[in-house]
Order: sequence, then C-alpha cells, then structure tokens
Amino acid sequence: MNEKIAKSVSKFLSLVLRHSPETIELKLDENGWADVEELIEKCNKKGSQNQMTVELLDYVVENNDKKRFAFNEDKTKIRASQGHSISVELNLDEAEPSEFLYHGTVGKFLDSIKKEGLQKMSRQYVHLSKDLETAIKVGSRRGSAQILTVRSGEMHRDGFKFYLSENNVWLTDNVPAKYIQF
Ligand code: HQG
Repeated sequence: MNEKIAKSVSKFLSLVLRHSPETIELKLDENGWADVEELIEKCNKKGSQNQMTVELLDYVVENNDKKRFAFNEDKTKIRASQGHSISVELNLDEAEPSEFLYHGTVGKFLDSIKKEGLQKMSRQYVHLSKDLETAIKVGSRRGSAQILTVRSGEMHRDGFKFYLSENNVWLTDNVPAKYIQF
C-alpha cells in the first residue's frame, strides 16, 4: 500500500467522520457510525481524491499510526474513535486515570490556559495522553511543544470524569488550572 495514499485517506476520513460528514452528504448515526457501503459510494461520488475501496478502508483502519478509526463487529460500520467536533455519543465507559496525564500545547496558549484551564475548544473533549512522547507530538503540530502535566489522579478523586477512547486517548470535559503543572 502506498503510504501517501493511506495518509491522504486518513485525513479525508478524519474530515468526514469527525467534523463534516455533509461534505459528501454522508449521515452518521448518533453514535458516530457511518455505513461502510454508503461511505465508499459517497467518497467516490463526492470528493475523495483517491478511489475508495473496502481494501483501502481495511488498510487504513489496521495500519493508521494512531488507530483513529474502528469498524463495528461485522464491519458494516466505521467511525472515528475520538477527535470529533460534531456531537456524537461514543458511549465510552468511565475509566480511572493514572496519577498524571500529559497535554501538549504551545507557548501562545499558556496565559489563557493558566486563567481558564484546559478547555475542549472545538472538540467534544480535552485530549490527554498517558505518555510524554504522544503529548510532545500533539504539541509539535503547532510549533515548539509545551508539555503540561495534569494531576488526573487528584481530579478523579475530586469527582471529575475521565474516559479512555478505543485508541487510548484520555478524554475529559475540562481541566481547571489548579490541576495543571506548568
Ligand atoms: C488549546 C490530534 C487557549 C490546546 C492530536 C490545543 C490530539 C487552549 C488547542 C487531538 C485552552 C485545541 C486533539 C485555553 C486548550 N486557552 N488554548 N483555555 N484550552 N487550548 O486540536 O489536544 O492527529 O482541538 O492546548 O493528536 O491539540 O487529529 O486539541 O492546542 O490527539 O488524530 O487549544 O487531535 O489527533 O486544539 O489535539 P485541538 P489537541 P489527530
């Protein structure tokens, strides 16, 4: 499989499965699932640069660096495992986080984060990771990464809810500044 094609397909799937399914007139159900046949048909009709096939979808689901997408059990449906800006109910179970989780951001946001804490901004949740490397990668998308350490254990004991996505991203509604080590 050509990795360039796989990456471009992953980007396109992120667009339609997380942010704007209407780009290809696709409908997601309330849990964020798209019908695989419909997705393929509409990608090919409406705008993916690449010819979409079941094999290509299979490859992207299996080999995507962050396992961003998942099939349902009988592979008739596909959805993004996290990262949505549209409102979908992922039905994630609450989970108990480790004592610390990390968030990668950039310097220009720090003043605001110190005031308001971490907000979900345009997404459904604030995204946190268990390991520093992931946080560094996330922050580096925007420039020189600044890593924030979140006292997630304390937050959880204080009653904040955490969820773990299918692809191991920690999600929470917001992180008040008092739980952040800058
Ligand atoms: C910042 C990618 C000012 C926050 C990544 C971040 C991740 C604030 C940006 C996933 C703020 C939001 C999510 C506040 C937060 N004031 N700035 N109060 N609170 N911010 O993209 O975490 O590759 O929505 O620090 O890898 O960067 O697409 O969130 O810089 O897992 O699969 O506002 O997206 O995954 O940006 O990234 P985002 P994120 P994919």
